[in-house]
Amino acid sequence: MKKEILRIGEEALRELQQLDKSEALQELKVKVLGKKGTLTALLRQMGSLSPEERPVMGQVVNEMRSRLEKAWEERSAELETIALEKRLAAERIDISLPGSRVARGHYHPLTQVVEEIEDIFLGMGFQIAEGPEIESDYYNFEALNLPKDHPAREMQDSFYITEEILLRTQTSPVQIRTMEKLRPHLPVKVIAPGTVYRNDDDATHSPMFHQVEGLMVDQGIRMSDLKGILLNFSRQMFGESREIRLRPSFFPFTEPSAEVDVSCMLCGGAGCRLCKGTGWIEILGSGMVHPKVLEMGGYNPREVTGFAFGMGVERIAMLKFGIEDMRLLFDNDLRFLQQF
Ligand code: 2NL
Repeated sequence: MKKEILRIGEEALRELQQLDKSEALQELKVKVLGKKGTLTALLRQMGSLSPEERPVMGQVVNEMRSRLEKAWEERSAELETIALEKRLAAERIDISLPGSRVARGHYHPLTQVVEEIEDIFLGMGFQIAEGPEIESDYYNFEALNLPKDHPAREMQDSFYITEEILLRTQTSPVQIRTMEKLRPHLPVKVIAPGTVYRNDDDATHSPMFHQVEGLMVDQGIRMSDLKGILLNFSRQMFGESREIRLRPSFFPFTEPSAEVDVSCMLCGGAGCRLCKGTGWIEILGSGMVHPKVLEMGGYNPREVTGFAFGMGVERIAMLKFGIEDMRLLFDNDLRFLQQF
């Protein structure tokens, strides 16, 4: 009987080492130590042994039983560790792999240019003013000395909402509003960047475009102040070696008025395709604020003077980035936009 106990026990121990699943381990345990297990069956046969043999066999069975139980526990723990290691290996995230990059956008070239213009003028002590895109006839035209019969006031040139309300055609109304708000404070030194609307749509005109206008009002402001500010702006925007020139022009809200040219940023002034051989490129309109406009802004034209200017952001962006067709700026084609 002892032999039989040892045979069953040794076999179970051998089998145990070969099992690689904890369920199989449990099965084997039932098969040997369960109610109908092989070792249990032997234990039942103990009744037929002599009283002297019984305690000896009992001890053999119990020893085998605790050996098996210990082995089971050990093997079971081993299998658990193996299973855990397997799972950890399978679920491991390889942090040394580069992740898939999240596409990062950037500002539209027009926004970049507006911000650059803002930075340059902030650096010269200007403040940034904003105002509504839906304006009254008064702020958009009347206060800017545009006579009732001026062509810009025709229905077909502006987007009217009612007879008195329209989409602003320039950002000048912002500056009128700013003067009204600041008076009698001096100096007035603001730029007004923003979106403006005109009823034009062709290769060189978009019905929606962008402007930055500037206004400086104080005692003794002269045209040389205008020229100095604009020369500084031109050099920061287009390069340290740029020069500017002023040509006589006309605007209803300035007198005298001047177009401002910058020496060509492509050829440096020698003459090329971009400047059509002249060496100069027009970048903005400007002038000394008309006395009537100062008055409508709440300032006394006998006490103060001022200069003003206005530039088209699309034009500045095209010159700065070498863009040949303005419509590219509004197509929103990423193949184009991603270049900036
Ligand atoms: C252009 C010309 C200009 C102004 C805008 C202005 C504003 C006030 C008073 C006087 Cl409140 N003037 N603005 C002056 C001269 C020219 O714009 O060609 N812009 C694209």
